[in-house]
Amino acid sequence: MQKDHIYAEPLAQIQDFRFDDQVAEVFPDMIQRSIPGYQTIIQTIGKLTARYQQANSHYYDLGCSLGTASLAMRRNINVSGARLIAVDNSKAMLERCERHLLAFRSDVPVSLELADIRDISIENAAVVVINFTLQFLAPEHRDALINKIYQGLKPGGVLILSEKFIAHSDTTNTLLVDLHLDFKRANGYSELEISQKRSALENVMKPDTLAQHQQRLQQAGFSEHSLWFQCFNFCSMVAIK
Ligand code: GEK
Repeated sequence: MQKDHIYAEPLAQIQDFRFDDQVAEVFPDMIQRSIPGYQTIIQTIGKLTARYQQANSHYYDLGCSLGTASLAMRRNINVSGARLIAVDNSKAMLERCERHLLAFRSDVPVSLELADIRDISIENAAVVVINFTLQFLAPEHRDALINKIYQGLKPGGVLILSEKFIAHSDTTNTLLVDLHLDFKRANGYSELEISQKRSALENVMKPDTLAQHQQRLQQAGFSEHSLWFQCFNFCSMVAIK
């Protein structure tokens, strides 16, 4: 696994963060060291897929990056007529995702789509995963995506939505942000790396509050939804149609 040193040296100008070749190359290291509980979330995506699988259905991984969640989903599908659809709008990510998926044998066919998740159609879905990707969509496009997912799920289907979030009060938010910064320091990121990465993400990643997520799920039609994971200001939710 290549180590992430992207922000290790002082940069004269910090560009907006992009999922390009440089990022894709170090992504497994970057995500492990940046997202608390990432491995637990991936394993649970597998468990939830096993539990909510339905025959003759689609399984979506929206913003699949290198396909870690796709692999966890695919390993846990054992019904007939399943198709996994992994979508990302970064060519650098999707090319590597294809290689990762091809490295393991499976009877579940996979479609890889180089596309914006706002533009794809979602239909006949048993499980939809959007693992740390909604936060990269402009806020005004988020309701439409969650509505589209709800419409595309079969009855009894599930959405697994993981996000970084903003806490309800400034005091709590400061506490959770500080705990996350300590987690990054403990994983070897320097103050310079942390601050340059924060600047790079400022314009491209705008987290919602938990209340905004819950309201959006409710408005889309999900009457059953729950937070199932939280560590600091990172969470994962499950919503059942
Ligand atoms: C994992 N889910 O390892 N359309 C398609 N893809 C997009 C869009 C969009 N509009 N916006 C961003 N992406 C993965 C991790 S990373 C999260 C997801 C992170 C893609 C982007 O190219 C990137 O690959 C992914 O969403 C977000 O479980 O880096 O914090």
